[in-house]
Amino acid sequence: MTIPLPTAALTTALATVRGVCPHDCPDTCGLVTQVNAAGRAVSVKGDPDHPFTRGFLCTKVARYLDRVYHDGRLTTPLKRVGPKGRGDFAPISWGEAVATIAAKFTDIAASPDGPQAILPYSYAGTMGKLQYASLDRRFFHRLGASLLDRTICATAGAVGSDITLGTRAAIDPEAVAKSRYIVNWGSNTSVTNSHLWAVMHHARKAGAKIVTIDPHRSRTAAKSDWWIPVRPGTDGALALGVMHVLFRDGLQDDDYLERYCVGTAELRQRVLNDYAPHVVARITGLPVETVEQFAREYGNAQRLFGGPALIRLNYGMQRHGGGAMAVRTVCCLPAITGDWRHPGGGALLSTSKMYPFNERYLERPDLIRPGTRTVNMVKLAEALAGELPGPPVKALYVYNANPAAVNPDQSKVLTGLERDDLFTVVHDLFMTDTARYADIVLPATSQLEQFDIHASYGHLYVQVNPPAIAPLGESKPNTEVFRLLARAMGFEPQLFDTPDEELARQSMVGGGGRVYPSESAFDGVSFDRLMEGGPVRLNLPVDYAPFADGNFGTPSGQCELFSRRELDAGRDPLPHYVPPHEDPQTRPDLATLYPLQMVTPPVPSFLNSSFVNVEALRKAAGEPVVEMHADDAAARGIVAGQSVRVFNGRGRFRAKAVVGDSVRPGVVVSFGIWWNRYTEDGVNVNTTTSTAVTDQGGGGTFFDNLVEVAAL
Ligand SMILES: Nc1nc2c(c(=O)[nH]1)N[C@H]1C(S)=C(S)[C@@H](COP(=O)(O)OP(=O)(O)OC[C@H]3O[C@@H](n4cnc5c(=O)[nH]c(N)nc54)[C@H](O)[C@@H]3O)O[C@H]1N2
Ligand SMILES: Nc1nc2c(c(=O)[nH]1)N[C@H]1C(S)=C(S)[C@@H](COP(=O)(O)OP(=O)(O)OC[C@H]3O[C@@H](n4cnc5c(=O)[nH]c(N)nc54)[C@H](O)[C@@H]3O)O[C@H]1N2
Ligand SMILES: [Mo]
Repeated sequence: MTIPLPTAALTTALATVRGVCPHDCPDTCGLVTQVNAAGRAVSVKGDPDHPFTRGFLCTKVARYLDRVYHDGRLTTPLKRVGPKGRGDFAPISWGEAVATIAAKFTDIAASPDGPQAILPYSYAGTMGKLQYASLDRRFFHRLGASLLDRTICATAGAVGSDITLGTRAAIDPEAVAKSRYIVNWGSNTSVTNSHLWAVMHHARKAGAKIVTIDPHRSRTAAKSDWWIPVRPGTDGALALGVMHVLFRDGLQDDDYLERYCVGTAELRQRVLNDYAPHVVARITGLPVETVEQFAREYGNAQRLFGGPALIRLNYGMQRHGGGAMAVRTVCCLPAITGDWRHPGGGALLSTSKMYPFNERYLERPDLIRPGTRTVNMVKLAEALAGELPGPPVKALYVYNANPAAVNPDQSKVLTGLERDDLFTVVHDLFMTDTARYADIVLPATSQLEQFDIHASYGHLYVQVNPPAIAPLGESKPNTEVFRLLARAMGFEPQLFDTPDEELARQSMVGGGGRVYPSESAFDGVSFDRLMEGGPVRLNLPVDYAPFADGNFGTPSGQCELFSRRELDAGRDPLPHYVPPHEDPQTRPDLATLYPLQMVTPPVPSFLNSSFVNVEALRKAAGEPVVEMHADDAAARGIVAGQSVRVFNGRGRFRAKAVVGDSVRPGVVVSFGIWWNRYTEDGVNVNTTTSTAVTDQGGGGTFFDNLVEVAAL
């Protein structure tokens, strides 16, 4: 007979650690990890006491231990013993790895090309303030390496939003419960921001209407009350058409415009003259009635739906040639309607600027040598091919990123990584597509094994992540690796020897707020309280509505519908429509060869290229597919389920055709971002995407991509 153990005995054997999901996602969930007496994590759950996480996790992080204890985890440093890209490596000690890197960097720095021939390459594998950007930046600044402009995701929108508002469009995401007309504009909220979707759902139960503007019937569009299938890259035109109707029909909030905005008369004249609904309909591919109805509903949200309108504007509209202008334009709308006045009204792009962390302290930009060149990360293909000004790239140090899978013009990136005269270091948890090309691979800790402190770009809570378990094998956090490298290079110990906890404590001092009026957002948020675990809300009012009384971050302090700064820089002071780079309407020459506009959002069960190696999630994802309209398929003799080739002048990949009405004719969708080794021909969608950048901000244009599809 077996006697069940009393549950008390079982639970006392488990330690509980409250930490933070580190992944590049606005939700920044609170995690509760249980660790057994042997020091092994046995469960990871969403923090039930976190007001935004509310106890649930996405499908990926719900399986976090499959990632942490994956048998592909790197556990020792490795050196390459075969050709680049093949993946033949032999274990080495940390001592040898660090000495090899330091010797190589020292050589290059002393060569005529100098230290700028060394290029750091990182993005948001982890969002923690320390492991994302701290001692790594200090190290490369001190070394004199090339600077990296981290543009791949969010800079177009940041610049666009800044022109109009002087900061990122943001409201308290929890206040979305009070929104009554919710527009997911280029946002697959139910997939990419699932905890905000839960709040939207709550609002819907209270009467809100949910609209999604997306060329693809995304999961979010399918669950919305109204799907508006805009033609890719034309959101700016749609927003200008909405303004036309608002001003034409007198739906503007004159009092808000008068008090808090500059340039109303100029903008009004521009949209009344140039952006009538029939003009906008032709650009966007939408019926005139759709433009009219959307504008009227948006402008009458209070009357029709009993509350304010909220635009969740996300990345869909940014990844196009006119991405910055589109965001700048959409950011004008809530000022015209006065929706910023009301809790839950306005627009939400990112809450990141509400956290006054002291990034100057963490990253020490004062160490940058004057005149150091900056490489736009979107242009990695060109950088490795020696096509950018300045010294050739002779060494590449990759961490928190997987450029062989996520960067545009992939075939050219891979050719660059194959160069025998390139010295490549990759620090990661796994043997990624990029790591296969490395000379030295370094094993990284997972979030359960490292310390960090977190802001969020989708809620208002600060959180600390203490390690829950010991590092697996010989893996090390980013901060620790840069301490070792700095020591080997003989850099000043006082720049690198500060322990992680102390870095985190100091990062909360002296940063200063950047969203008005939140200079005091850290008041009362004590580091010691954070160390007790769990979320602590920024010192901001409940249902915070930052622009209810103006207080914009622009030079004038007003919402700048007309931008003096843009005029002074020689650009249009008013919003206008900027077409995509690869646009059938403006580039008929290109469209005869490649007539289909392709958008490539990430696969929902992956997080960019992270989690692709977790078998259960890869199984759920199926295989690379391309969704196309039945008319486009028929015209090419393609039937559902058939293997097809998607191609353009940059590259080609294979996918399975999904045929139907989930996209409008002329548009195809292929979900990225597979690891190349799991695709049939060793490349993913990014072999077709372009390194052309957005109108401003140097952002990626992943969704601005003309292709052709052919049956195989
Ligand atoms: N599950 C999951 N969640 C994620 C991520 C992930 O990989 N997986 N990635 C995270 C990261 S790094 C980011 S940046 C965010 C991205 O978050 P989102 O911006 O929500 O996600 P995307 O899927 O990139 O794009 C959103 C939608 O824009 C649509 N779109 C494409 N072109 C256009 C256009 O011209 N106009 C309009 N209106 N829509 C367009 C796409 O069809 C897509 O449905 O999500 C984060 N969350
Ligand atoms: N076609 C197409 N391409 C895209 C996009 C798209 O929508 N379509 N989206 C773009 C966007 S929005 C983004 S943000 C980029 C994302 O591009 P990346 O930031 O490169 O994102 P991931 O592919 O998730 O790769 C992150 C890597 O960091 C590693 N990592 C995680 N934590 C740590 C750590 O603590 N230390 C170290 N050293 N490594 C760590 C992970 O294991 C992973 O391999 O991709 C872009 N590429
Ligand atoms: Mo991103």
